Amino acid sequence: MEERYDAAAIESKWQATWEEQRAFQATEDAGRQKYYLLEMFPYPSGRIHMGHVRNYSIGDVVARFKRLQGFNVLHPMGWDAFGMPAENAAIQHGTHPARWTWENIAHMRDQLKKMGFSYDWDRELATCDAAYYKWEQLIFLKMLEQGLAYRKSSFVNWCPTCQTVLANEQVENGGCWRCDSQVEQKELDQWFFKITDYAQELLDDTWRLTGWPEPVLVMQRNWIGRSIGCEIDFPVADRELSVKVFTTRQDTLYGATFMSLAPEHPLALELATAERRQEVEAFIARVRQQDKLRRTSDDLVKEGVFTGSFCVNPVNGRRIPVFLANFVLMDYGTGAVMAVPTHDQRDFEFARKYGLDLVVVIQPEGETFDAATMTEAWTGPGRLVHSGPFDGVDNEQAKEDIALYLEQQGVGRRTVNFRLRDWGVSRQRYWGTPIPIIYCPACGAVPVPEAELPVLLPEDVEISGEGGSPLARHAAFLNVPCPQCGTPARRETDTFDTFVESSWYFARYACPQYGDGPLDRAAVDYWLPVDQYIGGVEHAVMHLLYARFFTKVLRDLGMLGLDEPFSNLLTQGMVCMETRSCPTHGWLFPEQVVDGQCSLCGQPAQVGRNEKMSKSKKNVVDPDQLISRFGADTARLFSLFAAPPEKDLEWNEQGVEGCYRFLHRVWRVVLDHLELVGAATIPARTEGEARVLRRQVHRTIKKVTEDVDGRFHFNTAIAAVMELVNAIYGFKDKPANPGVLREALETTVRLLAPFVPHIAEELWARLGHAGGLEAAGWPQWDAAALVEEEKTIVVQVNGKVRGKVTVVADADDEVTRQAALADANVARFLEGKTVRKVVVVPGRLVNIVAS
Ligand code: ANZ
Ligand code: ZN
Repeated sequence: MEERYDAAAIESKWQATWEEQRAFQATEDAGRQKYYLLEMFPYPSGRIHMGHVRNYSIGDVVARFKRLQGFNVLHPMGWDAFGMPAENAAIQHGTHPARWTWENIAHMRDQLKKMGFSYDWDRELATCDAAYYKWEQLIFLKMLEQGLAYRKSSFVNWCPTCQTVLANEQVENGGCWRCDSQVEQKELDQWFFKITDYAQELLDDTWRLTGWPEPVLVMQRNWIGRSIGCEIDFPVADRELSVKVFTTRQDTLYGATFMSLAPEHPLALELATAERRQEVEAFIARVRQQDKLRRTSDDLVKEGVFTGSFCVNPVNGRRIPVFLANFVLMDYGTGAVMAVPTHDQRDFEFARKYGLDLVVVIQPEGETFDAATMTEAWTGPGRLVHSGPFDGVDNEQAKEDIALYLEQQGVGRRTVNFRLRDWGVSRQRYWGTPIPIIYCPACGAVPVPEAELPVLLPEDVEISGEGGSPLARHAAFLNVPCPQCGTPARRETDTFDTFVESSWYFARYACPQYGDGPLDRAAVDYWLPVDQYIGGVEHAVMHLLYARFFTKVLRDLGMLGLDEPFSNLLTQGMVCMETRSCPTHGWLFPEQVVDGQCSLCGQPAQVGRNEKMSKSKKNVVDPDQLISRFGADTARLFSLFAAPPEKDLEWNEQGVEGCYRFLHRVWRVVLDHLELVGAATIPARTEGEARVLRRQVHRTIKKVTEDVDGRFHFNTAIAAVMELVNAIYGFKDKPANPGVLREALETTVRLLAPFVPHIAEELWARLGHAGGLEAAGWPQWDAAALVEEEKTIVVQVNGKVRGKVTVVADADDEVTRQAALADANVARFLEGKTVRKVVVVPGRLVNIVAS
C-alpha cells in the first residue's frame, strides 16, 4: 500500500520539531564563521501576502544553504510595528492601534511559522515595544548632544486628510501617497536629523558597496545629488543689500539677464516695491499651495512676478530685474538663481513668457545662435562670447577661470551643494515613538533625562482622527514639570517618523534583549555587517539611505564599529498576476471566475495584463489558501522556481500544480526504493548507465551549489534537480545498483533541503538518517565522477541526422568512423549506396557522404 505525500502532516511535524529543538537559535561563537542573513521586516498589516512569501522564501533558501555549509547563521524576524495603518484602523473600526497591531503580529507570526522559515524566534522584536523604542529615544538624546538632531521651523508637506507631515518622497504627483489628497504647504517646528553632515561620506561609500545592485546605487547618488559650482553675490541696485545665488554654470555669468528668487526667499517681500507689493503677496500665497515636488518637475508651468527691484551683475554692471519664480525652491542652494535664458531651458521659457532679454554667451563650434530666433536654450559646450575678458575661452575652462576671478574680486566663491536635505523626523501622529523632549516656558526644549526613559506612549487615549494628535489631549502625558527647573511644562506630542525605527533594527537583532544600552558592542561586532540583505526595490532610497546614515552615526557615537550596514543587497521583483473583470461586476477574484465566466452573472470574464498583485484589483492569491491546498513546500518551491529573484514573478496556477506534482514524484521515488537501497554503499567502480547517473548526480550538486551561492539562480538550480529526478526514474538498472541509487536519492533530498525543507527532512529521516539534514551538511561533488568517459556522436548521412553512437571520450577518428558505419539505422540509409566520403569531427559528429 503506497503512502501518499501528505504535506500538512509532514509540515506540522517538522515545524514542531524545529520549534522544540530551537533549531535556528543563533549564538555568538568566535570559533565559527558567522553569516547574517536579513530580509526587510514586515509592517504588521494583518496578513502576509505573496510578496512576503516570495521575499522570505528567497531569504530562507540562503539562510538554510549557509547553515548547511557550516556557517553560524543569524536569521532574525520582527515587526516594523508603528505607523499610520494602525491609527487608520482605529479611526475606522474603533480598535486600539496597540491591540490591532499585536493581534496582527500574532496572526502573521503563525503564518510565517506555517511557511517553515528558519528564523531565530528568540530574537523577535517589535518596534512598538517600549523595550525597543526606549533605546531609540536614547540614541536621539545622544544625537541631540552631538548637534545631529535639532529643531527648526520649516515648510512641510501637509496632508489635510491624514493631518500629518509628509516627506517629499511621500508626495506622489502632488497627492498624499496613502490617501491621494492634494498636499499643502504648512510652516511647523520640526525635529531634524543632520543627515547632510554625512552627505559626502554617504556618497563616497556608494563606490565601496560592490555587493549592491548598480541601479540602487545610482538612485542613492542622485538623491544625494552633489553639485560643484559657485556662490555669487549680486548687489541690489540703489540699496545696501545683496542677493547670493548658487550656480553650477558660472561660465554663463555674462549672460544673466534677470534674477529668480524662491517665493519663500527672506528678501522676497523686502524687494517688492510699493506699487508691486500687492501682486507679489498674492503670488507668494498662491505658490505656497503648490507642492515642492511638482515645483521641480519639467512640465510645471513656469510662473513668476516682477518685484520692481533690480540687481547688478558684478562682472559687467548690467542692471537685471528681480523676479520671484515658482520653480525656484528655497531649500536648494541659496534659494536664488541668476537666470541665463539662452543656456537654461527653464529660464528660456520664463524669459519668452515675460518678454525678458536674452544674451547668447556660449557659441558652439560651427553655429551662430541669435537670441532673437533661438527656439530653445543651448545647454551644450562651446566658446564664450559677449563675456568681456573671457571671450573665446572654452566654457569648461571658463568655469575655472571665472570662479578664480570671482574669488579674487571677493564677489563669489567655489562651493559644493547637495540636493540631500536634512531628515525631518517629526510626525503629528499618535502611533509612534514619543520624542523625548519637554518644553519649558523658561528653559525651552529640554531633553528628558536618560534615567527617565522610556517616555512611554500612553494607551488610554481617544483616537478620533480629527484635531491633531491625541497625545495633546492626554493631560497626564502632556503636563509634566521641567526636568531642569521644575516649572510646569509640556511634553513634545510629536512622534518619530517610522523610518527611524527601521534605521537600526538590523543592529538590535544582534542583542535584542540587551538591557544596558541600545547595542551590546560585543554581539554587534560579531554579527554585523549584514552579509546579505533582501527586500523590495521600493526601499532603494529612503530606508536604505537612512539605515546607512544611522550606521555612521552609531559608529561615531561608539555604539558599533563599521561604516556600512549591508554588504550585499538583493532587491527582489514583484509578484504579478493577470487581472480578471466582468462588465457588470468589475474586478473579480480568481476564484470568482468559473469556466471563463463571472460566477456572479455568467457573462464572459475578461482577462487583463499581468500586474502587481493588489487587493484593489483583486488579482491576489491568499498564502493561507495556498498552504492549505498544497502545503508550504509547494508555495515556497513555486515562488523560487517561477522566476529569478530580481525579476517579476508571474503567478500561474498551472505552475503551482506543477511544483506540487514534482514533490509527489520526489516522494514516490524515494519511498518506492527504500527497501531496495537499504544500507547499500556506492561501489568503487561504476559502469555504463550507473556511471552516467552518478555523473549527473555530481553535476547537479555542482550546478546547484554554484547557482545558489551568491548568485541566487534558484530557478535553474531547481530545474537541475528536476532533471535529476527524471534521470532517477529513467534509470533502468536499479536492482543491480542499489548504492548508486541510494546516492542519487539522498542527493536529491539534500539538494532540495533549502527550498522545500519539510519534505526534505522527512525523506532524509525515512532514508534512515537520525541526525537531520543540517548534521549531514551540504553535499560535495566528486570531481572524479564528473569526468565523462563516453561521448555521444551524431551521425549524418548526406547532411541529415540519421543516428547517434556512443564511443569512449578519447576515441580516435577510425574507431568513431567504424562505430558510425556500424549503426543499424545509419546502415539502413546507406543501403544501395556507395560511401564516397566520411568526415569525422572528433567528439561530436560524423558526416557520411553517399550516393
Ligand atoms: C545659472 C545657470 C545657467 C544655471 C545655465 C544653469 C544653467 P544642479 O546641477 O542640480 O545643482 N538653481 C540653483 N538654485 C536653485 C533653486 N533653489 N531652485 C531652482 N533652481 C536652482 O543645478 C544647479 C542649477 O540650478 C544652478 O545653476 C541654478 O541655475 C539652478 F545656463 O545658474 B544655474
Ligand atoms: Zn493622506
